[in-house]
Amino acid sequence: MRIWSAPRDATGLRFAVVVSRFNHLVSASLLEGCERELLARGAAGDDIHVAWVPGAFEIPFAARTLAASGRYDALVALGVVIRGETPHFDYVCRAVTDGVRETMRETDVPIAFGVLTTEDVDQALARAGGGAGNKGAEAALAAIEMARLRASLARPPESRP
Ligand code: INI
Repeated sequence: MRIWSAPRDATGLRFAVVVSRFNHLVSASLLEGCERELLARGAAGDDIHVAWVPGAFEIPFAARTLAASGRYDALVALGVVIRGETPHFDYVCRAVTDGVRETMRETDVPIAFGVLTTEDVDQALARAGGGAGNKGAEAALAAIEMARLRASLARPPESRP
């Protein structure tokens, strides 16, 4: 058996992060966790480009433009949708998840999904650096791994377990 390698090393990789401003306190914490993880794994600050958008609904549009530019090894989508604050929670969640998935399919650029969908603001804060970790940092790790895997899948696997 051979396994494609996908080390969690961000050295030399270029990332675009699309982050929504709605529930800004939470999304800023997600962005902080994401940036910290990318830098800790070796990414250069100049290779992390951030696009703010008004809400999660707008994430797929910006992600599509950035992914299609060919400049990035991976993208990270960050945002917060809270059920308690909107009757159209399900529509916004569906739009952002479908849109990000479609963008990956159309562009072949991996996009890590760090958009929180929670019942209330406390659940969101817990997942943005509170008791339940930081989903921005987790998304950064997923982006690194998928960028490495994408490059590695171009050749037959080399490493053995
Ligand atoms: N956008 C979010 O990112 N999170 C939300 O919780 C939210 N709520 O509650 O409505 C939200 N709505 C805005 C939406 O994403 C668009 O920005 C808006 O409809 C303009 O297109």
